[in-house]
Amino acid sequence: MTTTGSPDDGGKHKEIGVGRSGGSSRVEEPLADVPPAKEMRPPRLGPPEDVEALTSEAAKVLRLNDMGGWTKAAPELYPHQWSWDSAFIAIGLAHLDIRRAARELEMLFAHQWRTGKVPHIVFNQDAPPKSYFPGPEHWACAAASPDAPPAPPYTSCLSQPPVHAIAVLRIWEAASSGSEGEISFARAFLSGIYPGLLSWHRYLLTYRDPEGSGLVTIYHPWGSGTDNSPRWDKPLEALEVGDVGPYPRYDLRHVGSPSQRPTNADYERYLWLMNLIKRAHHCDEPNIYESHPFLVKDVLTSAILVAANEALLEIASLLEAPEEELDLVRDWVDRGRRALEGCWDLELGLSLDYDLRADRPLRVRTVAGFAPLIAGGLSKERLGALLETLDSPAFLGHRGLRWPLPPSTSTDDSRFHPRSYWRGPTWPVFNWLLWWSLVRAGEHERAERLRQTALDQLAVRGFGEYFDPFTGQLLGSANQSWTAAVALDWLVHDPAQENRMAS
Ligand code: 9WN
Repeated sequence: MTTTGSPDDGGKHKEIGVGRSGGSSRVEEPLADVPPAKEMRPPRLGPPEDVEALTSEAAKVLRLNDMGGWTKAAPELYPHQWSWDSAFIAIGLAHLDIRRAARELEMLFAHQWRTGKVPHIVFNQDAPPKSYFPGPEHWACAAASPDAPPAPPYTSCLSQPPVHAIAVLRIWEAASSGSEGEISFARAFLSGIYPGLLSWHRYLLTYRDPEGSGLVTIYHPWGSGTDNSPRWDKPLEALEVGDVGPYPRYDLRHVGSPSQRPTNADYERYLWLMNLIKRAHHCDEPNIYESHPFLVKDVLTSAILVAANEALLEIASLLEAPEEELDLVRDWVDRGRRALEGCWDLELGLSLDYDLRADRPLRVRTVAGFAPLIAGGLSKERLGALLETLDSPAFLGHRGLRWPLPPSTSTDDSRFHPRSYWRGPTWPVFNWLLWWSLVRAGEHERAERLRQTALDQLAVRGFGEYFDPFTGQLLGSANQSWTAAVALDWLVHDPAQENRMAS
């Protein structure tokens, strides 16, 4: 049985969906017609009182989800610690409490695997029963692999994009304008976490890139952080999925409509792959590489790794790490950028993932295609081409957008859906990555427009997980931690305020 409410019923679902093999099709609800173009409203955030109010609302969300040292990704939908969520959360916390921000990452890295992998979820042992599926009892990776850390708490055996070094550097930057005590605390934090960061990146560039290509391989859509993105449709469709039996869809209790979450057909594939990784490959990386049916070079994860390696390089320099380590990390940066260049699709003006099993690129227009912008170090020509794609009607130039913020999947793609998770909604956390990358590329005006617009959306609609790009409706979870965290970072990085402070 699956829930059947209307998309806008404000989360009033009563029944818990139960998925079954041979379940529903990929798109459960017909697409609404694209609404007519909207007048662009000027940003609402202006007076300092607005900024203060939004800052205090964002801080309240992080307090609400604070579990004492780590933060739930969302109040009910996600009651555990997620890897890349924690990195973004630490970026926000750095503006409230340096020590607490550092703790967030230390708690996550305490569960690093022997291989260097940072697990995608560290499970909360005190989460209410039947709150998240698949939970610790389903993953139970410590029992499946000798490389897993001691349990409990259990972890998953996947990973997520490596934003962590970027967060660590952000903590350092926030501390360096603080008291002497904060600076020496931050320095100690940096040297404590540096070996873990180095082995995490080394893991991604060895176990997850045995070819030495500079691109990270994922073996499960959950490992990309953009779970039901149409980027994964082709490799998922190619799977021969066996019976995964009945399974609960607790997630559907916490969203306004099933159309906002992956379908049962998606879940069957997710669970099938998870079973293979655990039971057939025993979470062993070489085994997975050898025979797992889903193996994709992920450009977004690879680009984030390049940016994170640049951050790691700064951290290593601050700590006066050995020259060989600095050279190694520099080489990782160059290798990653070169590899991304090879993923460029001239016609789409975007980078494409590569399906290793089918031996072909995955031609889909999504925000992940802006990967080279995130990796940085672009030629003028490549930057120009990416900005042209960003401004085109396929993304920001679409006249029906409620706010000019990029839909996660281009409105031009036949698989676009305005409310289905990573298939169209706009995600504040991705908008932060884009903004941060534009700043690094020296595109200050554009970055500032994006920052203002993104904050405007959050001021009007709240700290949602994602938003319908046409109506601006909040989708997924409300009070999502990483959304509040990126808002805090945006609020601090107000150029007008920075100029005032500088003069
Ligand atoms: C599976 C927590 C996580 C994010 C992911 C997002 C979603 C989980 C889910 O929520 O994934 O890992 O159950 O849907 O896709 O990016 O880290 O916020």
